[in-house]
Amino acid sequence: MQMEIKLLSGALGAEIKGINLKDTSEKNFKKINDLLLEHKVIFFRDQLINAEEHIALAEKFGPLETHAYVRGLEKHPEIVRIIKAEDEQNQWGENWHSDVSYNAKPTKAVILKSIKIPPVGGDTCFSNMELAWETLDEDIKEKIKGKTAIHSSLGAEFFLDNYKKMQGNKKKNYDEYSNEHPIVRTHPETGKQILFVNWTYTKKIVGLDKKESDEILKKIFEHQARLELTCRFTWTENTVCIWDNRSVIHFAIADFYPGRGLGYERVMDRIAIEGDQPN
Ligand SMILES: O=C(O)CCC(=O)C(=O)O
Ligand SMILES: [Fe+2]
Repeated sequence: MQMEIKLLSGALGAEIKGINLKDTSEKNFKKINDLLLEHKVIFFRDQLINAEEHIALAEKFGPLETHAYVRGLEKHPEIVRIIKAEDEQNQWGENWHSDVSYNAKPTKAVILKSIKIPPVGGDTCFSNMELAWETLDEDIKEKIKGKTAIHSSLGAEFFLDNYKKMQGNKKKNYDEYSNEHPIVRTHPETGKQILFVNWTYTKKIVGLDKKESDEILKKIFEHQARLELTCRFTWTENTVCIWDNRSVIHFAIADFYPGRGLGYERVMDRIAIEGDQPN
């Protein structure tokens, strides 16, 4: 089958047809990775891959990551099952963030497979942080040049307490912790500059007083969320999504209202791949 690429927006994202995700040959992997680097988030609908095939695909990208706080599946600890219960109106990842940016080595990429999708609601948005850097106000660029920021993990409650079907990984370290990263990082594969802060985890710019840091971060967060930097994806079941967590932020929309999307489960299987230390 001929490969088909449908762009999701002017900013980023593509839906791909004609690629077999069960084929983990070097040649096929290179094709997938090139698509990922170019579009930053890619989607493949109607992919009947099982857990082993999901893991095999993820392992091509590098060593797999264990989530700091959330437990994986009994049989496949590499897979975290994200579950929004039928009656829940909130869901995991429901604000702009880059996954585990509070770790010393934040996630490289995530492979998410949709298992159960409500008839309406629960789309996911992505925003292009390479474009966000390019289009950022010059005065702000000047102020943050060479600076770092503190990213905080927010503690286990943040990932578990609001989601009744998500379970902790039984590690003892349930406390909040933080790491410092450059505000602008260089993509290790493309060499491009990327704005690497996010609304959920980035707390403070190092070397500025709190007031100035808050003001600048607020402006940056507003800029990152500008719709012209984003794409939005409406899921169907058995879709595989891969995002480059170094160069996008994402937002799982919790729009589950009575008479609309409320009353349905939303289930995703998620595998994360370890990243580098940003520089
Ligand atoms: O469920 C989603 O659409 C994405 C959730 C999320 O933020 C994640 O898996 O990292
Ligand atoms: Fe996320």
